[in-house]
Amino acid sequence: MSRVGVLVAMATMGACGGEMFDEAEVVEQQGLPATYNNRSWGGSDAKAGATAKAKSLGDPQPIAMTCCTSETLYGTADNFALPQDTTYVSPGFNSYLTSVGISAAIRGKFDEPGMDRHFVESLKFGERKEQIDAYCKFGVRLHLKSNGTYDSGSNANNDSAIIMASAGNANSVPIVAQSLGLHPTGVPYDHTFNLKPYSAQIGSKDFIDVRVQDDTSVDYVALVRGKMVPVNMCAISAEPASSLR
Ligand SMILES: [Ca+2]
Ligand SMILES: [Ca+2]
Ligand SMILES: [Ca+2]
Repeated sequence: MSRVGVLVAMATMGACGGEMFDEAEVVEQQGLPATYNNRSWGGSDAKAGATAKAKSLGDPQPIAMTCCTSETLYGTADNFALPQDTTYVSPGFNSYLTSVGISAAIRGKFDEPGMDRHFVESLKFGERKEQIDAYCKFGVRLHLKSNGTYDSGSNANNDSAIIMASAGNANSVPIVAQSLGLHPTGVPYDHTFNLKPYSAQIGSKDFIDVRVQDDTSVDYVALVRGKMVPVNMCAISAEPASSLR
């Protein structure tokens, strides 16, 4: 094949494959000597070059992918330091809490040091069902510590966390509840909810409402989102966590 013939073949392959490769790059991918690219085209060399290009374009290397997560923080990651940080309760969550007797007087804030307090916080988000389904991860991570056990009848070992969802003034609706289990007093730990299975219920609402009862302190709540990206892109694609209040 003449040199002109090789170049035409390259252009055709590039149009079909949708991607052109630099000649030197193609040669390097095939493990041929570095000096190959400096040799003159024609005769058997031209054929070898055409074969290398065709194999590279038709048999691309698989790209290793990973689920790369970013977190949006609600509250401040200050290791439960006082002063307590303010919580936000959506209108629908407030309606629900009032209806079940959780008045403002017994609601706890971030970094609550006491017992018998109900931590309540609403996380504003914007995704609908299809967007949540497209994430490789979507959930809530709670950073917690037990405030004590068997203190005047209170006990963090029987505490639980409840995820609800609300929109507008309509009462918040329950999504999933989990026991927090046994943890030593004062030792921080994480409890994570995977919320992808509930994308239909959550995706029709505007707030994810979090309730932790009633002898456990909450340092912060993180809304976790994950997207599939090439492994070497994860560090630069992750969004920094931000404190919304
Ligand atoms: Ca604080
Ligand atoms: Ca309790
Ligand atoms: Ca905190």
